[in-house]
Amino acid sequence: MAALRRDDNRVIIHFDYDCFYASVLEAENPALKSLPLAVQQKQIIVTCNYEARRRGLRKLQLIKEAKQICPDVVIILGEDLTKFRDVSKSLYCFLKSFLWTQKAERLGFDEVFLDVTEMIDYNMSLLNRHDLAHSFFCLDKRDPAIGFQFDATSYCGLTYPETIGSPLPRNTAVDGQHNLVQRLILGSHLAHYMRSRLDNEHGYTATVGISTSKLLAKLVGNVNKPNNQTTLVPPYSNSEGMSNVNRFIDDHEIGKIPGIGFKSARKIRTYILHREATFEPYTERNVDDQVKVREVRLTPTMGPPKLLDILGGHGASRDIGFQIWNLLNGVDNSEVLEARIVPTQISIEDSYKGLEQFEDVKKQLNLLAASLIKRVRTDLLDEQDHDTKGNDTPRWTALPRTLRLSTRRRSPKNADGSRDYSYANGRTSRSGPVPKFMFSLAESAEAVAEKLVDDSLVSMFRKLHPDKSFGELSLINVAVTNMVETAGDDKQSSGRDIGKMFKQQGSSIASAVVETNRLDDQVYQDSTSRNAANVTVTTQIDNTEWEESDEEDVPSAQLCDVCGSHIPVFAFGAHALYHAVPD
Ligand code: TTP
Ligand code: MG
Repeated sequence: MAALRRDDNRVIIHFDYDCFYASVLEAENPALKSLPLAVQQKQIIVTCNYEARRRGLRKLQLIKEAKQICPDVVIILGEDLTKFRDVSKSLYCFLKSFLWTQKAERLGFDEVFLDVTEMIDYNMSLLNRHDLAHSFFCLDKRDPAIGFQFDATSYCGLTYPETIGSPLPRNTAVDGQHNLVQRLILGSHLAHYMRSRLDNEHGYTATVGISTSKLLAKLVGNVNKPNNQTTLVPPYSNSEGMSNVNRFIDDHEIGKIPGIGFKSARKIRTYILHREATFEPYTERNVDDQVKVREVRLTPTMGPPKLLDILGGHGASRDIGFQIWNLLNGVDNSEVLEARIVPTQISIEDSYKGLEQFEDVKKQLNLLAASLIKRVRTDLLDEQDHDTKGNDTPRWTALPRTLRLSTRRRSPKNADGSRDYSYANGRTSRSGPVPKFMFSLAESAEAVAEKLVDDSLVSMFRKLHPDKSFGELSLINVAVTNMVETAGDDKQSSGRDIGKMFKQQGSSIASAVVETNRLDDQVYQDSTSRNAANVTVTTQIDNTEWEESDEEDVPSAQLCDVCGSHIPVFAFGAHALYHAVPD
């Protein structure tokens, strides 16, 4: 069997903000904190605060059901994601500011992985082994006075499994396993310090995990929710009895392991149970079909080749057996990706029951273009530069070069009035250069949008749909892609010069291209629906992401069989309910 090698030299901290959307609303209106609060999208609660959870409410519950259980629940619409996105961005920048490297990776809106190895290494070298109880954690190498005091003999916060007393040996020899213990102790104090600052300075609490990989840090954080932290304590290897890593991972249902996609989990369950399994990890439906990691790991003959047999096939990576076997054994050597606040593309879309008139399409194009321009301004203008350096004009951190318009036609009605939904999956797109005026800050987003529609989007639409009667459109998506990051602080650099950038662009985008049946490969999307208008709004932003699923599944997103949209894995439950709920 292939050797499993875990890199335990890193210290990784995973942050997951508590009831994120609800916390954003509470920060806006603190009076909500003591009330049961639920955030609504369509007819579903996408999250609720912990007061509401104490009263029996839960994520992905139907509004109707929630009102029955807790009649005094305060329900707030959370369909406009702007404020959630903005808070997410500023909390991420705050957490990243502690780091000495750029290794801070955002997952969705409310999770962040931090690789703090370098800070831990440095502070390990500062420890006075004879007086660990009075240690000082240095947060800035250039200024030894910046930091905090801590007791390096014990973990801060909770641990898995529980530890009583100091986990360090009485003698001062700190090597091997004890070296790992000491490093994780330091990690736990750093995590606690960051959590306190996050709470005191921004008013947000988080659930935090500390370990040596993204997988273990994320999973162990979940052990104590909310507003808490958990460190996965050594032994991490089986040389000294059973490793806590195996003990910990073994107890998870396989669908709960990040990196094991929805489809892979289903295939493994079916293999283990010898029958079709229908367990749904998010809603915990059909619990009899649950399969724990232990069961899979200890199945005779189980290993990478067997997993390849079970999971391999069309579209699957040839490494899938190894990848999944590693995860089942708690091995994840994937790097925390370096901070990239600039998205690779920004796109805004709405879905419709059926747009048939050009005038209606134009109206929608104006709305979408205005949202897109606002989004582009929020995401790509460097506010910090603007605020702190007193510059007259904020700096563009990146400029998109390509504008893309995509539409999807609704399937025609069959004789019996039904529709063939598979028809609707194909999107048709047209791309062209982004006009320079899109970056003008002298006019309102709406005014720039109008120009964009008249100058570019209408002609792109006409080329996509040359016939006057274009059928019924079920979706329009407007996006900017092909992002070029502007150069750093050097004001003379060509990156700052929009004029120059556009000259360069001319040569690379010779003409517009038509793409048919192109499925967007966004890594992350947030999805919500506008109840009143019965219209689904999807905003898609690429960002630094840890893929939630294996190769064979769509990374982080799943294709909805009913409407053909890509839905992020975490939102799939809500999306399925969206179709289930009558309008
Ligand atoms: P979660 O991390 O699942 O939940 P949470 O942060 O609200 O609660 P917890 O304390 O358990 O971590 O999701 C993050 C946010 O994403 C959540 O606040 C609302 C949003 N969301 C959706 O938009 N759709 C969904 O289906 C789910 C589950 C969440
Ligand atoms: Mg959360």
